[in-house]
Formats: sequence, C-alpha cells, structure tokens
Amino acid sequence: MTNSTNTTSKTDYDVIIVGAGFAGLTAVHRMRELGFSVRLFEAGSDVGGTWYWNQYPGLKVDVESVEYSLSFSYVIEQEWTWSERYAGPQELCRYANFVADRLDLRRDIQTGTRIDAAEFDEGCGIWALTTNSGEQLRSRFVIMCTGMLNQPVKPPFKGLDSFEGKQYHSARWPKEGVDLSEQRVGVIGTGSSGVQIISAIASQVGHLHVFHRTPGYCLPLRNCVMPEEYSTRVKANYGEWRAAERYNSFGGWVALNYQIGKPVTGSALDATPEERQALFDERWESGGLSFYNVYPDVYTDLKANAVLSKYLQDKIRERVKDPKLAEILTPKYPALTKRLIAETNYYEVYEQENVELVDLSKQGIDEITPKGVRVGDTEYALDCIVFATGFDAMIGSLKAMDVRGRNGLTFAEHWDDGARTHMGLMSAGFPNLFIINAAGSPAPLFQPIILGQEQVQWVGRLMIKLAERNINCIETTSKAEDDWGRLCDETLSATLFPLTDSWYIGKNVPGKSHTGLAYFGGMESYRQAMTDAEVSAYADDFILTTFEG
Ligand code: NA7
Repeated sequence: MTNSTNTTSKTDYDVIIVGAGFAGLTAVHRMRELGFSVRLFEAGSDVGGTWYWNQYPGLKVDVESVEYSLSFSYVIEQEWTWSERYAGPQELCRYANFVADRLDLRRDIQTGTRIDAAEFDEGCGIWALTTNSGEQLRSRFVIMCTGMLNQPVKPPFKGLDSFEGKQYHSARWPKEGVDLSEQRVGVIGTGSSGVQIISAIASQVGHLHVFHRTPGYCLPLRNCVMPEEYSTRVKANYGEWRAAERYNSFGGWVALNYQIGKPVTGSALDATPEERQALFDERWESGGLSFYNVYPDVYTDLKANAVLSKYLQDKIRERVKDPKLAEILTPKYPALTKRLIAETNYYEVYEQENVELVDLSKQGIDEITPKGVRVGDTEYALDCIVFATGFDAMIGSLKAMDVRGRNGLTFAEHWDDGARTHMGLMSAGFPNLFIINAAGSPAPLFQPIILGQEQVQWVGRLMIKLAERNINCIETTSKAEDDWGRLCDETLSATLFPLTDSWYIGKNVPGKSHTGLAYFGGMESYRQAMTDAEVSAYADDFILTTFEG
C-alpha cells in the first residue's frame, strides 16, 4: 500500500455508472443498497441498454425470457410476467422500465446524457467526467456497463456514402420502424441479426437480396405466447432455476422443454448412436439454444463435435429442398464455435420467389454503388441496404470513449494489441474503474445478466472492504493483466473456438487481436478467480492506495 497526498478530494458521487442496460440497473441498485451515492448516465433516451439500441424487425432474445431476467429481486421475479417465451426488444425495454420504476432507480439515472470524457486525477485518485452537455462531475469510482455488443462495425465497403437509397445498420434501427413494403432490399450479413431480419421482412418487401458469405448453424427458436402454467411454475421455483443457471458453466441457461434440463456428462463418443440421437432430438424439439448443453467434449474434441455438427447439418439439408442452395447454406465449421442462430422459418424464406441468395463465398462485395451493390460484374439494384455486419465485440465501446487513466492513457491505446484486463474487471492504469460484461470475462459464453450481477456483487464487496480499511484507490497491475491474458489465451487454445472466425475471437474485425478478449474456461473457474482475489484481500495483483486528508 502506498500513501499519497490528497489534492482535491471533493466528489459529486461515490460512484458513476455508465450505461442503463441490465448491468447498469443492477449496479445502481447494489451501490445504493451498500450506502454509496450513485449516478448512472445513459446516452439513450431510456433504459434498456442493448434492447434500447437494437430494435430491428424480427429481433428476439435467444435465451428464454424467464431466464434472461434479473435474479437479485424476489419482487421483480414475482411481479413481472413475460408475454412470450422469447421476448422482443420492446418487451425487454418495458421490463427494464419496470425494474427501474419498481426499485425506484430512476431518481439516480440520467438518460439522454452521454459521458463524453473521463479523466483520472492522479493527485487525489478521483475520476473527472464530462457529459455531452458539458456538465463536469467528480466521482471516486466508475463502473462501465457499456455492453459487450454495443459498437457496430462500420461496414467495410468502398462507395458506402455514394448509395442513393436508404441504408441502415441492424444495431441502430430507427425506433419508429421502416416501411420496406415493395422495396428492393439487400441484407448484408447472415449472423443472428441478419437471419432474424431476413425472416421477418421477406414477406413484406418487393424483392430481397441476401448477401451471404459464411453459413451459420441456424435452428428453430420455437417462440410462442408464454404458457401461463410454465410462467407460474418457474415463479414458484425460481430459486431452483437460478441455482441451476449459475452452476451451468457454459451458457448460464438451463431450460429444456419447459423443465430444468439435466446436465449432460461424459463424452459424445462414448454414447451410443441411439443415445446421442435421443439427446439431440430432445434439444431440437425444445428449440432455442439448448444445444449448448450437450456433451461437454463437443467444445474441445473435433470428433465429438463432428457428431453434433453432422446432426445439425442434416437438419439444414432436410429443410432446404434445393440441393445446390442447401450446400451453400450448410456450414462446415465445428458447431458452437460461432454462436448458434435461433430463428423462425429462416430456411423456408428461400422458397419465396422474391428472395434471392447472393453467394459471396468465392467473390466478395466489390463496392456499394449509387444504385446498389456490385459483386464482380453484377450490380444488384436496391432501394435499401441493411448492414447486419456485426459488432466490435467486447472492447469496442470502451475503445470508442475518451477515457483517460494514468498519464492520459486511453483504452484505444492500452488495448491496441489486444484486450488487457485482470479478470475482465479492471485494467492497469485505470484505477477505481470497473468493467462489467466486457473484455477478459466469460461474457460471450455465459448469460451476461447473471455474470453482470456477480461482477457487480464483487465490485460492491470490494468497495466496502476498501472503505473499511480506509483505502480509496485500487488498481490492477501489468503483471496481473499479462497473467490473465495468458490464461484467457490458454483457455481458448484448449477449445475448438480458434478454428472458426467469429466475434468471440475478434476475427470479424480486420486486424483485431484475440488476446485477452474473453475467458473461455467456464464460469466456475472464473468465479473461483474472483473469490481468490477477495480471499487474498486484494494483496496479490492489485495496488492499494490511501490518500491523506
Ligand atoms: P455477427 O454474428 O458478427 O454477423 C455478422 C455477419 O456479417 C456475418 O454473417 C458476416 O459474415 C457478415 N459480414 C461481415 N462483414 C462482411 C463483409 N465484408 N462482406 C460480407 N459479409 C460480411 O453479428 P450479428 O449482429 O448478426 O450478431 C452478433 C451477436 O448478437 C450474436 O452472435 C448474438 O449473440 C447477438 P462472416 O460470417 O464473417 O463471413
């Protein structure tokens, strides 16, 4: 521990939180419970986070609503009832509003206000923040709840601004909606966003061109009106559901055919073909992302994975009648190494006469022209282009912000060669700043609502312990970042994820490093790392400072 002289110790708040998604709302509630003064700033005009920004047609959450929800409040769990098995963004935003109102969080939340800059004052260990309206604020701690899929990738095409029609990014869809009827629409990208948009708009538009580079494993969501009996049963047993979710190391969701699915152990290769078929069929019928909870070695062993991949590939070939089209739409990479895509009648869309697939696997898009999209010698004339080209995941939101730690260091500089964090919670040179659900955490592979809650709990306990010991500044070290980055990379290498280009490993953004991007070791060992830091009273891997006065 070091001592330093206090220069200006006056603060407006103990903690400032950035971002009003579920993690941000959780953080406001928790900080207040612990007796800290807190203010949350949100650039959007309302709470909801990713569901406020992402409102494209057809969007549904791909984890069951009863599970994709906050678990720290019994009142919220009991009083809120979901209308659909998989909620859409409007309902998720209504839920976020309900949480904000019911827990009386709104008096500490300022929407429509972006934090434009944040600078660490080394003399007194306090953050000075500036909002887009020029308001200056000082806070001892900052909690960044800015989301792992927040910063859209700028479509990397020549001629983008020359297009004379309308263009939209899936992640910034106009809230008032877009009338696409009778339009010639092009959708570029067939990840979760593109696939959901395509399925939703195909019957409305005049003509739809799907610009398709890599096929994904798409499987039925099986959304429906929430069965009342199911909702009632989950509410009566929420404790049991939440415990099962928390200890489900990959995924963090457990619903299977409206029950808590039993964990599967053992190798896919040791099971008989009949056993495997029964297991996979059960998941297929259940719908959604239940295939994440199958034999654990599908994540680590190519042969085990091949059994699952073949099952899912065969399902696609059954659904796509035209063999040539089926071949283009069938993925060849190991299943699960890119996020599964939960859809509604996606493959059937290609049976419509107004839908045409443009295969980019051999010849990519050359440019956007004033009239449309050019691929080789063909120009596709369009009235509207939808870019569903994904996000600069895990690091994008912080790299885009003007956050300056020690010596004016920004995240863009610090993370230039890869994400550097300790446990995905702190970064060296950024004292008293915590990051939720972002780089270095298991967020891509574990339900971010649960992870966010556990991270916020950890931050809260840490802040209390610092206060008890009269320590007012905590910072992680470069060595801790090196060690954590190495661990992230080792856990990644132990899986099949490096075999496939995806946002999980930064391969969707040219030149982006996978180093430290996410922790692939599962939630249990991640949780243990957080506990170890507490048990050692932050003596290892952290610098603790007390400012006098
Ligand atoms: P994704 O899953 O990153 O998908 C982006 C899509 O855009 C994907 O199909 C890409 O093809 C495609 N893409 C990106 N750049 C290009 C270029 N230059 N040319 C053609 N196609 C391109 O983003 P989403 O928004 O769909 O989903 C992100 C997550 O949000 C999702 O996993 C869920 O967790 C929720 P590629 O596969 O790279 O060949």
